[in-house]
Amino acid sequence: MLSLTLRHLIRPLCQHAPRALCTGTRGQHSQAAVPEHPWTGQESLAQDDPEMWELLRREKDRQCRGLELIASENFCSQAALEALGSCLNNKYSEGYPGKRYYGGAEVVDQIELLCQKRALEAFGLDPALWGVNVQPYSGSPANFAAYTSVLQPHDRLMGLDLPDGGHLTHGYMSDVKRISATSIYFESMPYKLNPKTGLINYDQMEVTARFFRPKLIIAGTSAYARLIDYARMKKLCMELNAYLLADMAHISGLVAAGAIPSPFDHADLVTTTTHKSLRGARAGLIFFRKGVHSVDKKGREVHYNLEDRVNFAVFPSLQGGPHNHAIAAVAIALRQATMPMFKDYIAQVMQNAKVMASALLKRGYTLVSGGTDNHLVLVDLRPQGMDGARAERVLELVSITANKNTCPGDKSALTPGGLRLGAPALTSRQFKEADFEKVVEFIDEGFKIALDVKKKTTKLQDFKSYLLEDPETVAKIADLRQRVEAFARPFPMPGFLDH
Ligand code: DSN
Repeated sequence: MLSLTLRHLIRPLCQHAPRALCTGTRGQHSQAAVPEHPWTGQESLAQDDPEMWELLRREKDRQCRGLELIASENFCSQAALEALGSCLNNKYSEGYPGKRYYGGAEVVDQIELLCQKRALEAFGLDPALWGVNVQPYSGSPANFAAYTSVLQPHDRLMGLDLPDGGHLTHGYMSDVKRISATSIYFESMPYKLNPKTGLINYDQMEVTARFFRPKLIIAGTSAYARLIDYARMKKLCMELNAYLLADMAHISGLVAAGAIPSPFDHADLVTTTTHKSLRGARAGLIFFRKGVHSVDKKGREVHYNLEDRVNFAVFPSLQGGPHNHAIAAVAIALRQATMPMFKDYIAQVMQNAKVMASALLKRGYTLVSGGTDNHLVLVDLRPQGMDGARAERVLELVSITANKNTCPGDKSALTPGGLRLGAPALTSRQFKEADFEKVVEFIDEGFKIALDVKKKTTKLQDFKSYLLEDPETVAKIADLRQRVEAFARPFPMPGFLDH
């Protein structure tokens, strides 16, 4: 009772507003406000940290008023975000269900087992033939753990080269330096696209693999608009006695919906992130085969031995405590991915990507591989005399978010020739075909501004300054941004109750 002061009495009035509003400290972000009441940890973000609250408010606004076309991004559900921001954040549980190094794990054990069950269900997998580790923090740790499970240091692997649409973790090294830890700890050799077709050059892959003799080949992409021939890659792996690892991070939503061929038909190991086309929280998964691998010369069954190796690679080799809040949020998304509405969502994603591709082609743009069979398109701006860096910057200024990307033959990752555009995020906001036609109209206007300014400038830095300083260009950008935002804002936004 003695501590019941005037401050306690007035606190309820303040609890729905940023503390800065109650104390008049708004704008003085560099200094923590002096608490007006004993801190309990039950203060809202707005009360506890107005500076961070304001940054989150701004980011939320940016997401709502813009057109999100980054192919690897999506909008996660309110339900999954609730789990992410829950008490599960507090719990340590190194180990696996039933075998933990900490007490009090009875609930998180159930959560992890439920997530494993749902992961297998989401991809239609028989638990006798496949298992899954749901602890990887994200895609890169999942890949490194999967490699560590079957390779010794300096063993060889092959993956699609980063400039050709692969991922850093697939073994990227430049001409002068080993960049990815995959190339530092293992010996990596890339396979490439055929620069004429923009398709994976399987013939060349086979020639290189027969010389290099990798112990693991990765079938996976980050910026590739076509399907992967897993059967052909598996045949090569069997010839070389190598593992086939499919990194389906970009396309896992399409696989779960049964909309494209499944890597599970051929791969020994499958990794994925959970927040791209799968539309979940940020994390990673590693699936591993179980059961019979082959029959030896004496007719005896040889079984896969990946389960213990994958689990050991994740913990204790590479990670500590699992992120139980993320595991729960992933489980929520995996359940959503088994519902009929998810199949409809993915069908719409792929339809929207096709509309985006044909609308760009109609306007005279070039696409790497000429089109799309999945959720993204890769525009090659080099025929326009343009590059992805300049296009990305103009689009960013008009509230369209995309990312510059290398096209086959590109030398610079800073000013590559391409721009990658994906449909998953805007489709989560209920964009349909006609909306994507409109999106391409806006993109085309942005590209034209970029081309115009490129002609008047030389270096990338001059280009960027001109965009902000030339009055006519500033006005054109402001006009386009206003129209983009007026178009984008009314669309619903998953995860934001108060949008
Ligand atoms: N960074 C992701 C992407 O944009 O493709 C892959 O991890």
